[in-house]
This record gives sequence, structure tokens and C-alpha cells, in this order.
Amino acid sequence: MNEASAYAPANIALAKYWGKRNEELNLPITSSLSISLNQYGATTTLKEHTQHDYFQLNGHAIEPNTEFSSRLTQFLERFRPHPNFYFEVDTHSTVPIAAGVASSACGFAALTLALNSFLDLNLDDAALSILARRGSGSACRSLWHGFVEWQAGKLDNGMDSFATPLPQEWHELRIGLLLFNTEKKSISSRAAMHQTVLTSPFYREWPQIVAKTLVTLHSAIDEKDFSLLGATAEANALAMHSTMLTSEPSICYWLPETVATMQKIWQLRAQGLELYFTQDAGPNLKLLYLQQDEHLIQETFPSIISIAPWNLQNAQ
Ligand code: 2P0
Repeated sequence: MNEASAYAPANIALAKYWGKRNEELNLPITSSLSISLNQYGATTTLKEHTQHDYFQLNGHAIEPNTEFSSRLTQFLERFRPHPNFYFEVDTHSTVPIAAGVASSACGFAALTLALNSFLDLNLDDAALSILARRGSGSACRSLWHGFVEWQAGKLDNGMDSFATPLPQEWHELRIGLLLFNTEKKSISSRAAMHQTVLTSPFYREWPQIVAKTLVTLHSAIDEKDFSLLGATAEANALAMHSTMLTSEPSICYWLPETVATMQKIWQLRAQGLELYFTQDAGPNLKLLYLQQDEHLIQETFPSIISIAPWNLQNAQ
């Protein structure tokens, strides 16, 4: 166990995880369904360190006693072979900085996989997903490529709340990242989720909305019905943001560029282009389109980062 490395892709939810029934265990109120971002993710290397844990991100040491380092230390407590054993965790992320594309998700997923191999734990997929979830809820979906579904589960201890990959592949599907802002967000998704559940009068509708979204997404994926997939994912993201906007105080991750781009997408769609968006807890948009329109989309949005989720030869 001198050293172990693992890679995990970032993921974007088409049916969002928004709201917890248990904040300590990261147990969600609803199930969710995501698509992984192929070569955009995190590679984590683990070694033993002397005297204290040591964390590096993209070649820079993470200061001890920051919120980030204490979250990592807390996560590692579950794995420490004995109290005087310390970890060196070196993570390299290919996710564009501040893209709002779940850097914590791929980070905790890669760390869980690296721990499994470093400590020869031989954990099965469900156990790995449950452990990754403890680091960050959406990390439980980042252990696989392609479509992944996280079952909310019912148990209080969370042992039935884990993700599994879907068997369907959709090689023509593309995801585009459109980044408008690189500043740190004003409110973390963790805090925003908490505030929404407690204060939004619209939140009581959310579980039924997600249940319907999931049924429709499954038929869209089974039938390879792109219009249905795109429209369903877009409506789910807008419903999630409606719960945020109606929380008290209101949470608005939208920038003028976000809204202007939504309107441009709606206009292009009215002209016949099959283009949809989804948005997470940040101002950036993730576009959904098909390979046949990739050139046109790249011309229309020159800064877009276009991802082919099943073209896996580039993934680590
Ligand atoms: C998602 N998000 O399904 C949703 C949509 C953001 C918007 O999962 O508190 O970082 O660590 O469980 O996983 C971001 O939340 O939250 C997220 P924690 P996480 O992708």
C-alpha cells in the first residue's frame, strides 16, 4: 500500500438532488439521475504522510484548518487504519475552475476509489457509493461514466441510498459547458439546499416533480427521444431554481448572462434547433444537444466546452 491512484468523472444531474432528509449522512429527499462528464473529473493519489494529513489540489497545498481541509479530515477518519496514521492526498482536477460542475462530487468519488485500493478494502459498488455520498451527496453518482441514478432510499441509516449506473449508452448526446463567472459563489449549494427546504413554499411540490421527471427521463433514455430528454431536464432545473427563488431570503444564482443565454436558447429552439439547458447551484449553463448540431453550437457559443460522454478513450 505505498501509493494508489483513482480517477472519477464529474457529473451533471438531469433530475436534480435538492434537499436532504438527513444532513449528517447526506440522505436526499428524492432520487436523482445524472450524466458523467467523461474526461472532466478528478484523479486522486494517496500515500502515507508523517505527523499530519497533507492535502494538495492541482499542485498547491491546501491550508490546514480551512473548511475544505476539515471536511477532508472528517471524511478520512472513517478510513484511518490507526490513530497515528496520516494520509497524503494529492488531487488533480480537469474540471474547469469554478465551472459549478461538481468538483466536490468527482473529488470525493476519486478519493473513495483511491482509499479502496490503497487500503485493500475490496468494497462493492454500493458500499463505495454510500461512502462517497458521505463526503458529498452527488459524489455517489460520480463513480461511473454515462447515466447514473441515485436511489434516495428509505432507511434512516442510509444503507439503501446509493447510485447505480444505467446500462443505456447514447453516443450522439453532447453536453456543453458555458461558463459566465469564475468567482466563488455567494452561498454554497449545501447552505442553499438547507434554506430552500426550510423556507420555500414551493418546496412541497418538489418531490412529486422529481418523481415525474425520473419517469419521463427513463422513457426518453429508453426511446432515445432527445427532445423529451432535453425538455424534461430543462424543466427540472427551472423547477429547482423556482424553489430557490421563493426561499427566504431569495437565492438567485442567475446572472444577466445566464438569463440572456436562456433566452437565446429558447429563440434558437423556436427556430428549430434542438438545444436545451440545465443549471446547477451557480450561474453557468450546461447545454444539451446532439452530435449533428455540435458544429453549429460551437459557432454560436465559441467559448463552449463540448463533451461527448460516451467517447471514453480520452478518460483516465
Ligand atoms: C445535483 N447539486 O444533483 C445538485 C443540483 C447542485 C444542484 O448535488 O451537501 O455538493 O455535499 O451533499 O452534492 C450539489 O450538492 O451537496 C448538488 P452536499 P453537493 O447535482
